[in-house]
Amino acid sequence: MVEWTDNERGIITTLFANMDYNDIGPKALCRCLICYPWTQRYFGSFGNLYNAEAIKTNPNVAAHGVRVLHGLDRAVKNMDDIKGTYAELSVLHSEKLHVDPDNFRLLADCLTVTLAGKMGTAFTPEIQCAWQKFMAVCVAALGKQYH
Ligand code: ZNH
Repeated sequence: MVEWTDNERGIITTLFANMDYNDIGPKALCRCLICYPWTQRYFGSFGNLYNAEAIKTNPNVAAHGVRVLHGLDRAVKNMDDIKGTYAELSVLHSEKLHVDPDNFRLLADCLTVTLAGKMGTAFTPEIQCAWQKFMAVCVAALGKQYH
């Protein structure tokens, strides 16, 4: 089981409480689709992803970026059982969506860059540590049901 210090719990809760989902979510998913274009293949039903501009203005991409953050939100509320919290979502990504689990880390990295860009110097090394630990646990949990 993953252990969290009170300090880490506080950092993660505060980060999410102050996060603008409608800004961070879409920007992070856009970055992922632009920087790692092979991730576009899972979003065939989202319409035009023809170039960076199309990706940035695609309303389905924006909505899905927000949905991913709401997904992470569930892990924040269940920090002591992220694995259990994501069991079903992991099965969905594996068996139904067939998303290569390597992509979870790529999206997590894009979230880190987006958040750091927005927070600037407020994204201290201490905050980055807690954030990256949290994302690593979420990424591992999402990949848990892959066989
Ligand atoms: Zn995912 C879906 C989350 C990553 C792809 N997702 C989804 C959902 C959620 C999520 C919550 C919804 C579900 C239901 O409906 O039930 N994701 C998530 C998270 C993450 C992710 C949290 C991390 C962090 N995904 C991802 C990636 C990819 C994906 C990386 C690729 C690349 N997803 C996806 C898809 C879908 C989803 C495709 C479906 C969509 C639609 O159809 O709408």
